[in-house]
Amino acid sequence: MSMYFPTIKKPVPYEGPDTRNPLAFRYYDAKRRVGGRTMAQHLRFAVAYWHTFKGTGADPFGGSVYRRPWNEGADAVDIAEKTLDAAFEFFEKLGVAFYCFHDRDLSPECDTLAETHRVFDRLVARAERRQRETGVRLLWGTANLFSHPRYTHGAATNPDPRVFAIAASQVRHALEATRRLGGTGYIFWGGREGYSTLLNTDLKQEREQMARFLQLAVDHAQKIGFRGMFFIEPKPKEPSAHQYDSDAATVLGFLREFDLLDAFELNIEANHATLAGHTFEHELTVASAAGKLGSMDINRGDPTLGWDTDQFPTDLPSAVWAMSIVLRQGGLKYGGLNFDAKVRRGSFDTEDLFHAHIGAMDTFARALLIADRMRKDGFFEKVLRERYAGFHAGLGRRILKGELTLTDLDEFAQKSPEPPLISGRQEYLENRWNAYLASTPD
Ligand code: XLS
Ligand code: CA
Ligand code: CA
Repeated sequence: MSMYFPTIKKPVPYEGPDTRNPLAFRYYDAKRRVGGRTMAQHLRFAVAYWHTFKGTGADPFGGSVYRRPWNEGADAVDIAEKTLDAAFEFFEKLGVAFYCFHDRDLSPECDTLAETHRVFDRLVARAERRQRETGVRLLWGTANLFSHPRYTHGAATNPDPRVFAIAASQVRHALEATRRLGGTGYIFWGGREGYSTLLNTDLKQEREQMARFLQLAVDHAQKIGFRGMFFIEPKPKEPSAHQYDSDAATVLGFLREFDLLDAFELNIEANHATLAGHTFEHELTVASAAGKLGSMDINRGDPTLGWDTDQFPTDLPSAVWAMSIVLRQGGLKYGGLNFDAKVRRGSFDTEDLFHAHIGAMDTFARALLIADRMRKDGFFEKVLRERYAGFHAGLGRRILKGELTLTDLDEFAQKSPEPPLISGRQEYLENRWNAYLASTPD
């Protein structure tokens, strides 16, 4: 088999925090045990097929700049096969256990829908063989319901039911492929499921269409015995002016409204959180508090730009937040940490792909160690326990159990002295948090 990454040793080694080798891990040591599980089991890293292998460096001001050896071939199918081989070489050399794809990342759009599905099936069969050879697995699959011109006005929310039907056809095949490749998740990201102007949009109608579309997928999953989890990935806008799945709280409300909550968890992306005017930790906390944090797309935006830049995650504090929230809820059962991130337009060497992933993996491995230490110390857990202690016994517990009426509380309040004011000690807590961040993990 041809080698697409000949300069990289197999696999990238762990050499510890003091190494000077830029192609080695400083913190990510796959087999190292942290709180009863290996780092690999905690982190479940997945490479995003679309950015890493299909990315071209194009932006709104200029076309492709990357020259990838797997992107040259006799025709689209030949290129798709080469890309798949390059992908598995990359996964093995990087030492990740998972990848994620859209159907159209793996195989091209052909002249007819039937032909498109046939070619997709062939590529899925090839992926299945590579998975067997390497032990690398699919984390989640999805359908690209936003690139083709037919989806200009949305897929499930398109005003034309014939477009809805084509999108349904794609989801059927992508879901069946996900099952075949052992994927434990299937993603819906809203893409163009939103609007550009309310002048031509019946929002109530479109939300109903979207709910029906999701229900069809849930029904089909049952029919084919897909035992994974469905995820919705919130994003507020881009490419639409408003996306119906705008943030975690909105998605939870939507799922509840249409009775879909049992079949779905959330996939939270860092860059989408900031686009929504939230922090990554806010979105993760909202999802986790509802028992619905299923997976994460780990990347970051650029606060000076304000669009979905999908940069590799190198921000340690944000990663520590993420891993603390994941540890607190006991891990991610069906999901993992998908690098929905792309190297910059100027980083066009294939080796840059390794630097990017290695840095991101080290950031999250280091974050895991810090979050684990915080958790073992129990300092922040104690802060929360003590702060809400009043609601865990006596008056507070009776309020929450519904044992007291407004009149009871009125009587209690009138005969009680004014409660003391207690400081939230935010700066003190921030200093403690910073001390953990500055500590060197053992
Ligand atoms: C785009 C999304 C997309 C989803 C998968 O902004 O992040 O890549 O993760 O469709
Ligand atoms: Ca994104
Ligand atoms: Ca994403």
